[in-house]
Amino acid sequence: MRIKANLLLLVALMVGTVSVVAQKATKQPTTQPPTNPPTHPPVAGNTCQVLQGPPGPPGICSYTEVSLVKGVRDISTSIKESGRNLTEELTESSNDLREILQGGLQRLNDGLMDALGKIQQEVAQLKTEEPPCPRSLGLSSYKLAKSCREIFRCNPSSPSGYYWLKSASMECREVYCDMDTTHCSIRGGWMRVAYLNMTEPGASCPTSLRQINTPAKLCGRHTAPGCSGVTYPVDNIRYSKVCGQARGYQNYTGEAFTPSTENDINSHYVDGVSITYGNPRRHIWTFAIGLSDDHNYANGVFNCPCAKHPGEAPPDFVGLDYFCESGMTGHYQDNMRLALEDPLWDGDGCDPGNSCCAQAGMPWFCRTLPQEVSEDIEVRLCSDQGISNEEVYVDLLEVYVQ
Ligand SMILES: [Ca+2]
Ligand SMILES: [Ca+2]
Ligand SMILES: [Ca+2]
Repeated sequence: MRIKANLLLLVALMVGTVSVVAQKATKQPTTQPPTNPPTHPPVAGNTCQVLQGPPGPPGICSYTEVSLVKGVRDISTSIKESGRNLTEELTESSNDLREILQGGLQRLNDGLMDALGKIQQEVAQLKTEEPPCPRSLGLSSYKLAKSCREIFRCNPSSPSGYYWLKSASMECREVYCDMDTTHCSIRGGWMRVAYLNMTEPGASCPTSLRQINTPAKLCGRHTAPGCSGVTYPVDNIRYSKVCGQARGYQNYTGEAFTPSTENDINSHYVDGVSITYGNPRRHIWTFAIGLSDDHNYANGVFNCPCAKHPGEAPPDFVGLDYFCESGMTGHYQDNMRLALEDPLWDGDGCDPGNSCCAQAGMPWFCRTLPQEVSEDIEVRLCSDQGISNEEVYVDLLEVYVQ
């Protein structure tokens, strides 16, 4: 208020100055009577007279001029004083003003940040909110779901079984959803992509694999050396997690990742099972068959990397995403047979001197892919030698995605 008062004073002084200057600039000598402005417009034909004052002595300022200079000086001094006072008061007030300003800005900033946080929360909530889902979702081809996961999210009490999904191609597809078991620490919502269990009555191998019925019903390769496999359609249903298991049997001399002259995912880089997705193939999981649990033939180079005498490491594209086990102990020459007594990759039956049965999650593997995909999954049985030397047999295979 003091500042405003001073500003008003300053403005008043300035106005006063102009007024005084104007008055003094036109002020007539005191000897002249005051001249009032005409109150009526001049009558036509008349002219207004301009009254002249008497001239002062030559070389001397007239009284009017001295007064004007003094007045201007006085006004100037007043302005300076008022300005100085105002400046002082502004300076005195500047701290208060700064505090008020800073406080206001801080409150404004706090308010903005608060509003921004609420907006972010609402956006995040909108992102996580799923569309409403009917109880009948996935139960018929008229109520197609996007995934087993969506059905489970909508109706967590849904039992495992067959449900209808909508594929990206807009065609409906009936799939098996695993709803009441936990894989990879995630319960329910798993879509079964591959399933083979040769111990079930009537089960048979896919035609792209070779089936034997004695001494057990098992699936092996048609192509040897090399790979025989099955492509399991996903039909463009999106997934980012893959889990599953395989149960294999060693026949004669599997050599895990050695000799891995074929560090090529498209070739027989392993004596075992390769699970990939997409075209070109990308790796999901590998199951390898080592030569022996405990023997150090050729310094163990043909054994699993996890064996007592470790064998060659897997190719880089496999990384740590593999299980490896041997169904044999001792020298390979004493094991020219099919080892049904020790199923592979089940987390059981390994020699105490190795860690091949101690891999996390066994017999289930879990993968989280680098990104969500919708490509088909391929399971191949591979080895680099003929069936008379080695074979990869399986009787159980399961792959799930979500
Ligand atoms: Ca071999
Ligand atoms: Ca081999
Ligand atoms: Ca085993």
